[in-house]
Amino acid sequence: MRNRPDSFATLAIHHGYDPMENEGALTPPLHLTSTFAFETAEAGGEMFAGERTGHIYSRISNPTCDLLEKRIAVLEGAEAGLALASGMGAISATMWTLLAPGDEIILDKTLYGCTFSFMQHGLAKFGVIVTHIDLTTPKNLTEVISDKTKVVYFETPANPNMRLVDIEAVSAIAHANNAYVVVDNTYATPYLTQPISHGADIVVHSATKYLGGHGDVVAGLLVGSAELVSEIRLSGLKDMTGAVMAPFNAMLILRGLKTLELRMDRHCASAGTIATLLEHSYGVQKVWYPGLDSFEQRDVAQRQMAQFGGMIAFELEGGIDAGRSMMNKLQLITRAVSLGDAETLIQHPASMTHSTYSPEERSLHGISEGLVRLSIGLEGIGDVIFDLEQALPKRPVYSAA
Ligand code: 4LM
Repeated sequence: MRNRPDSFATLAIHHGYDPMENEGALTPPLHLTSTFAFETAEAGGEMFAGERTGHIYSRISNPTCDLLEKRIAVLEGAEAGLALASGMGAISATMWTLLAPGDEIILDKTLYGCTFSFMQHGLAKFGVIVTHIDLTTPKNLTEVISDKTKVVYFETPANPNMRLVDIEAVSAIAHANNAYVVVDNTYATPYLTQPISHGADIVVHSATKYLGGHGDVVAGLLVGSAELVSEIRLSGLKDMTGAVMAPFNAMLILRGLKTLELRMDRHCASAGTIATLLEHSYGVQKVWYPGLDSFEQRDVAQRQMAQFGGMIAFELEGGIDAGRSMMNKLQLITRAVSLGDAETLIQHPASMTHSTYSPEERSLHGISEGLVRLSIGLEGIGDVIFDLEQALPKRPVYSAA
């Protein structure tokens, strides 16, 4: 027991684990087991009835996942956490738990492509009313919210165009109408933004990204009140999706979390420098990065982000043809989807992560066809800049003759 509150990095490394309870092992044990022995028949029955604590079966809980759940909860400032197979598993398990046919979900206009598809086609197929609005202006919510609205859902920053949503303002309106606020915090991570402290009810993550941080695991996490998390565990996860995180993957995310603060500091510093450089580069039409003075929602960024993240969106003059040509010249930066890895990654949302939207939907939802997305990695920044500069359009050289 320490007698001062632990900092973010210390919690990310130590919270919930005591080596002395595990034969001195510095690293938490990996519990590779599907099922758990009951001391007696009665004890097993009591666990199923919820009258006795303990692990029953790894689709419900597992000690390695349990430690990760405790750690993400403390980092997000929430009562409880839940580990799931993927970000999509976390999102779908939450929605299958909170929504019923006839309920409405109000979504921000811009969402990751598969989240959009799940909501627009998946939930709608089962009778949920799916409404998209521009939540960057919170008062838009006041105009459409009704007693049918059960959930308000958004990403901030949004994938891929970096739009921010004011969590506090939106939560106040949603709560006045008894709706839950669910925030996808994948881009910011709890190191930069803790949505619960701004009023959100549930925070979901693609842990595949910064939380894992090494591009070697697909995983999801969510946090919220103990009551909501328990409902999602026993309904959306156990019975409806079965989207369980493997204990081995929990171990990889626990390892990733130990360096989250260090990695995010580096991602943010490098992305800030590169965003400024891009803004001043020939042939670059527009750069979206919350740390830039030119960023339209600078006030929201300063209010709810400790730093401005590792993701940059930009568009070249000449649109996607110019973007593809630049992407194909890169020698170090990797053409790949996903984000938050040690490697700098680049992709074209309209033809890749957001190809689940039709071209008309992309236009309606503010996802430009020419936008290119960069996930700034942890390499030497000089090497990333060198690669970008050799691939970007060159200023024409005019001869006087
Ligand atoms: C990508 N993203 O953008 P799983 N929420 C957000 C995301 O960016 C993602 C998910 C949820 C990308 C994947 C290819 C904001 C995913 C879904 O992939 O199911 O862990 O997370 O490149």
